[in-house]
Amino acid sequence: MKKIVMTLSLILCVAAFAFAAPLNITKKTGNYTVVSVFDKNPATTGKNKVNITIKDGAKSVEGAKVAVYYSMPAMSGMPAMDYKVIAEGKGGVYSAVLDLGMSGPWNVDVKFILPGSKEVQQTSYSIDAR
Ligand SMILES: [Cu+2]
Repeated sequence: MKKIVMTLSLILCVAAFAFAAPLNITKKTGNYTVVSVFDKNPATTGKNKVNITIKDGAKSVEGAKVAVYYSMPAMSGMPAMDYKVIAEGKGGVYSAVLDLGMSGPWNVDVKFILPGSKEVQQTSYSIDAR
């Protein structure tokens, strides 16, 4: 009996820890890895901050231009929502605040231009606002 209680409380601890972990999305594009860390997990309606790093191997790229596009397609009673925010860079971390006007799935496109380049690179994912 004691063993079962121990196991149960361990499972609960692990579940609580998983829930509290930030929403962390890692995507590869070309030679780069784009990591987006949201301050809330799950994301919510209203303001959500995201810190983005662009990794070249183990190194974070500094001096890139980064913008975050986020959108929700039109649905009944709601026109399409489409926004863009510039992510401000500091020490290789690019921060932006996404103001999600509605709960449900949002498409997120992270677009970036590396220093000395003109090519726009992009990675996309979706987040679910609660
Ligand atoms: Cu909607």
